[in-house]
Amino acid sequence: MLKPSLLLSLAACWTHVWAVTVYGQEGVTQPSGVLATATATATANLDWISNYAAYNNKTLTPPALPDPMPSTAFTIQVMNNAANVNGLSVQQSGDFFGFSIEMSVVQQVIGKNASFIAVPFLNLLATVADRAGRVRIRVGGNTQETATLVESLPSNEMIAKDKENASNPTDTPILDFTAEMIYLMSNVSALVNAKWYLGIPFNDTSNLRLQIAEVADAVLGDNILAYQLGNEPDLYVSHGHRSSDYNQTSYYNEFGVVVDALNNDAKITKHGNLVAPSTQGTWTLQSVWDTGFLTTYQDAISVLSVEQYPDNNCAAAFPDAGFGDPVDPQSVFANYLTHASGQNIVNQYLSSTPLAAQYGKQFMMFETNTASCGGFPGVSDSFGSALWAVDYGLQMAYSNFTGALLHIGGQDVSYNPFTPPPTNLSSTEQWTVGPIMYSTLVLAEALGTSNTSRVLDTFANSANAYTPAYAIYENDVLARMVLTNFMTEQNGQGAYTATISVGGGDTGEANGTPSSVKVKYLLAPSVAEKDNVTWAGQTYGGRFQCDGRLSGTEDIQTIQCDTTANTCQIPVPAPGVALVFISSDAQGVTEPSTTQTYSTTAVTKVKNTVTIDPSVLATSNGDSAKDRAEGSTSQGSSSDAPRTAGVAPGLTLLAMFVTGAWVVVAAMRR
Ligand SMILES: *[C@@H]1O[C@H](CO)[C@@H](O)[C@H](O)[C@H]1NC(C)=O
Ligand SMILES: *[C@@H]1O[C@H](CO)[C@@H](O)[C@H](O)[C@H]1NC(C)=O
Ligand SMILES: *[C@@H]1O[C@H](CO)[C@@H](O)[C@H](O)[C@H]1NC(C)=O
Ligand SMILES: *[C@@H]1O[C@H](CO)[C@@H](O)[C@H](O)[C@H]1NC(C)=O
Ligand SMILES: *[C@@H]1O[C@H](CO)[C@@H](O)[C@H](O)[C@H]1NC(C)=O
Ligand SMILES: *[C@@H]1O[C@H](CO)[C@@H](O)[C@H](O)[C@H]1NC(C)=O
Ligand SMILES: *[C@@H]1O[C@H](CO)[C@@H](O)[C@H](O)[C@H]1NC(C)=O
Ligand SMILES: *[C@@H]1O[C@H](CO)[C@@H](O)[C@H](O)[C@H]1NC(C)=O
Ligand SMILES: *[C@@H]1O[C@H](CO)[C@@H](O)[C@H](O)[C@H]1NC(C)=O
Ligand SMILES: CC(=O)N[C@H]1CO[C@H](CO)[C@@H](O)[C@@H]1O
Repeated sequence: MLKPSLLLSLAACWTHVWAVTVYGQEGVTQPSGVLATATATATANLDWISNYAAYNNKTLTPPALPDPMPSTAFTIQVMNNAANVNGLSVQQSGDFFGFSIEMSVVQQVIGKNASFIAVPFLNLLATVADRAGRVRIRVGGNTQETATLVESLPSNEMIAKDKENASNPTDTPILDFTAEMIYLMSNVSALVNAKWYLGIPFNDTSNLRLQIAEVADAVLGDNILAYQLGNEPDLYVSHGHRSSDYNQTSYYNEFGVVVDALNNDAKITKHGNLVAPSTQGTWTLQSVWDTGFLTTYQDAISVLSVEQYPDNNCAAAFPDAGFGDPVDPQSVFANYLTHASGQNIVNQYLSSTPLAAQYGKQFMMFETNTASCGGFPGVSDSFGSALWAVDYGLQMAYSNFTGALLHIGGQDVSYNPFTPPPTNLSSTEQWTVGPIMYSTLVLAEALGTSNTSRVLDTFANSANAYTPAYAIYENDVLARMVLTNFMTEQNGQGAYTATISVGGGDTGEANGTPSSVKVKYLLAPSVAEKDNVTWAGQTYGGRFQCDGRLSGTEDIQTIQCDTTANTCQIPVPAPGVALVFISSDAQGVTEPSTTQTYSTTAVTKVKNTVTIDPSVLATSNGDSAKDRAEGSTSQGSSSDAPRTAGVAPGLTLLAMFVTGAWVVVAAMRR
């Protein structure tokens, strides 16, 4: 019989020693299949797998250092008191970055049904929610437009796809789904603080299908935040979904039809929570506002939305669709490694973000990522994409967007924050986390949980595009700074040192530089790196290595400041991001404890349920490799007889015996 302490070792070890895929849910967990032996063995012969964009093996060359080189030693003078600063953003929340999951991949990514949830997915969400307070997820995309909620499907399926009748250049399948999908979302929210956006189908406004909102209102309650109505309506004509005379006025009229129907639907209990217009740039927002959209529908809408990718890889994804010659990813890599990318995306919306504030609405980038039509292999899954997203996300926050959702497609795209293994390997391989996933952790910690963070682009280093720096004020005081270095060190060159000075001098403020600051780094050897990425020393692991949790010991640097000169010198490696905790509050509140992610409640009960003391579990995180290895010795020692041990309230660790080896379901915070 296994003792709880041994189970803990197992739980801590699996990231490195085991290849595990576990699906489970309250009360009804079932094993998904076979547990493999060591990952190394399982990954030995996987050449074919790089044919999937999500696991492509393309590694690019980091761009040359900029010419002229930016200064690598510069001062950033910042004020301590927000009242002395112009241009701060609206108040932001740590859940600024969320995820957008294409409806067609819900079963691969979230779970097969409400009883069978992917534990790595829960763990991944928990890493964000523990830092941000909560995590926002949209289920939708092109597929939402023609999706239909049906009573039931053959073989008790949750989602059925009709690929034969797929539409769009992006081959969007037509979906039927059952209420089980909404229960699945609800069950996820019962385990981790996830809030949802759904889409109401808009392909046919003379035969409305509002069931998704009727059911979601009833099942999800406060866990449903809003409903998107219309996805990229400015592409309807080019995608063949409307006749060629369809324009902003037509959209305005159709929108009104659905708003009326929603208001008259007694089963829909919440109103005023629509997301629109979700245009992607073919129509300007102004041209939509010009129809009177905002004034007419202001009571129906809670989120003004846009969708934008800075580039597309459609020519490679759909060679026969008339997109021209495929783009060489190497030729566009440098476009992402600059502060200008985020600025360019955001610029076109700067005249509309004030309208959101004026009407009391959120303004969200409802779907985004590095490049549409699947991303660029080697770019979208490189460390460069993480740097890009950190800077782009903070640029959106500074520009008064109030959130952005990173899109997740299937195995055919290279930009996913996370991807489950291909179905036929789901029993031997773990998940693949893309470097862009780390940007969600950085933003969550940079913005924190107070909902009072306001963001400033400091235009540091004479506004050099390779060395951007943001200051974040929380409760009206400078709390944190984010310093990015887009360069990759070459011949010993590229790293920089920023000298931060708070108040003092002739700023009109007293010296405000603390005696020391704490710093967390987002690091990888080069912008082209795909696997070896760390956030404050912790990593999700390389491809097929992630169970959704961070592993490794958290590393927070303390940098002593010069209180006479009123300066703190912060080194920023090339490439890298430094999150600097400046105020004593920021240093205290975000002083991360290793209990954050794993001090959790159980997922389920199956054959073997073992409960343990939460304090023991809490300290088990960050086990050394030596401790992890201990787990592997237990491989042959298990049996599938039920086991129980001392019960600690609120905490259960689950273990299952599956065909010869242990599977330990990650414990989750409720
Ligand atoms: C990348 O994958 C292809 C198959 O898709 C394979 O032929 C090639 O050897 C792989 N390259 C590397 C560097 O692994
Ligand atoms: C949920 O999905 C799993 C895995 O496909 C299956 O074994 C189980 O029967 C399903 N449960 C329900 C209630 O459909
Ligand atoms: C809208 O989608 C539904 C479900 O796929 C389909 O039955 C219907 O014919 C579509 N309507 C139009 C106008 O395309
Ligand atoms: C595609 O649409 C046609 C016409 O509605 C229908 O008969 C056929 O069954 C659909 N294909 C699939 C795979 O559902
Ligand atoms: C859309 O087309 C209709 C009919 O041609 C026209 O009356 C209307 O002004 C157009 N709206 C816009 C915004 O161009
Ligand atoms: C964001 O909103 C604040 C508060 O209204 C405003 O002062 C600031 O100029 C806005 N920023 C941008 C980039 O529009
Ligand atoms: C999994 O499926 C892929 C693609 O169909 C195939 O090439 C590969 O051989 C399969 N691998 C296994 C282990 O079944
Ligand atoms: C921040 O906002 C979220 C969402 O509205 C809310 O749930 C949370 O309680 C707020 N946190 C604080 C500290 O006010
Ligand atoms: C991973 O990257 C770090 C720098 O970020 C480097 O120090 C370390 O040696 C790398 N590890 C491997 C296995 O490449
Ligand atoms: C909390 C919650 O929503 N639980 C649901 C999980 O899913 C099942 C359906 O499989 C529902 O019955 C539960 O209500």
